[in-house]
Amino acid sequence: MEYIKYRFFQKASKCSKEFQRIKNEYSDKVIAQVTLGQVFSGMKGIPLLVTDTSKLDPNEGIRFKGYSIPELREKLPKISPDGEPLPEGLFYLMLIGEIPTQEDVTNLSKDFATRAHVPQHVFDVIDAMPKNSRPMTQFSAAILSMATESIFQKAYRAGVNKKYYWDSFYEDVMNLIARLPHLAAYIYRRNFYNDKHIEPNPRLDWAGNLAHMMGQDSEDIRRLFRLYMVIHADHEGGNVSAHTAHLVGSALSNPYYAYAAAMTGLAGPLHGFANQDVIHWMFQMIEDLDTETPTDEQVAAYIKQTLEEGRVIPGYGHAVLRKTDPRFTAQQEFAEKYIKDDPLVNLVNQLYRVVPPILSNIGKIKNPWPNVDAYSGSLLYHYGIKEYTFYTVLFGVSRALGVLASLTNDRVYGMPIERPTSHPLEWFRDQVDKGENKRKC
Ligand code: CMX
Repeated sequence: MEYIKYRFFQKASKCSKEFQRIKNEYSDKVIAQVTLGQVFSGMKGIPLLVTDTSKLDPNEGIRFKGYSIPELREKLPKISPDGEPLPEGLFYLMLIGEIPTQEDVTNLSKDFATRAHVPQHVFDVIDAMPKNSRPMTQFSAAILSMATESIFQKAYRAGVNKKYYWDSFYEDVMNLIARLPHLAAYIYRRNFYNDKHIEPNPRLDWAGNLAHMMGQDSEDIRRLFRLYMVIHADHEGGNVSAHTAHLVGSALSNPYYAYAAAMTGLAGPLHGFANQDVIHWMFQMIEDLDTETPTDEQVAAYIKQTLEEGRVIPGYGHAVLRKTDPRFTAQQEFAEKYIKDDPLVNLVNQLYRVVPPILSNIGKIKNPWPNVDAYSGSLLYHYGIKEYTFYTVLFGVSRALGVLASLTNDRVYGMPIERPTSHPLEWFRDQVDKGENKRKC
């Protein structure tokens, strides 16, 4: 067994024993109460999922295996000392639970490179779709069509013992992560560069190779891509994409099925699609106000108009966070260091000043602060990746690192099929209102 897989299994099987012990000894223990408000508000705050890769604190933001984003930017291995960490290092941390050495990360980059071959029929599936199908539609379909390669599916059909499910899941997960950059770049070049495709360079790191295949070979863009892939990699288990992969995987659907499903969730405007909505909305504002440099008063009036039209301000608010997202702050620091006087970046900073007080005044919005999507598009746009309908695909490549590490854990833990209980509305009404107020609907 190769050594990263061996180390993962060593660590994960200890946790698996702990999972089984807690389950066996304390199954009847009450750990939380559920209010009707939680059920009717998207199940927020109910501790229902076991996810080891990262934990989200409402005020502090995300920590990956205990490390904050600033700590990761300092501690994870980099190619050059003043650069950004390699996403391979974060994947190693989430999988094995330790900060990797430079050598671990180099080995992982090489491992991904050897697994990166995408079968031709997957490109044929993409090519069969109309060019006006959204990049996320093409991306999800391409991942699904790659299930022909599932090692787990073959092992299951051959009757593998359930205690070895994790092994073929791990192989599928590693192959899938390795191939995502090529899929993403293929869709990008197909849609926006007239099908002029660029072959992968196996000597490059995972994120650097993605930039290369998209046609971007500058060190600036590689640096941005490494940051981008690290900060989008995971956001604990309850977000729509992570939760979807976990749920679909619980039926023992293979990792290609599970991740394709996750990507159709990421494609929603309240989740990852917000990263393109932000740019779309800002351009609409520039066009409607007929200026690239609106005053704060003009911006405030535009925000109020958007809200009056019953629309959300994209890039603001969060289901868990209650402060500025540290992923926003990391990108802001990056922009301060490397980008001077870019109109779109300036507008993002202006919105950070103007939006929160307006959202706060409405009262009902629990978090008036920006999330990761408020910044990411302006950085990509600055470096020449202007095709913003593609931005959610980049989010999708990155999110695989955390979601698929968790999915592999699920199989080591032997997690069962997920099956919560549902009731008709009447049942909930009967729990709270048995009297005269009761109305038929
Ligand atoms: N603009 C306008 N209204 C907003 C808002 C925003 N940015 N954020 C929340 N609200 C509204 C909600 O729509 C809801 O309104 P109703 O009561 O009329 O339904 C109310 O405020 C309360 O919502 P909440 O509890 O504060 O937030 P939720 O947990 O329901 O939703 C989120 C969270 C992210 C979907 C929401 O803040 C939103 O729609 N933001 C804009 C889209 C966005 O940026 N999504 C990306 C999130 C990060 C990611 O996954 O990538």
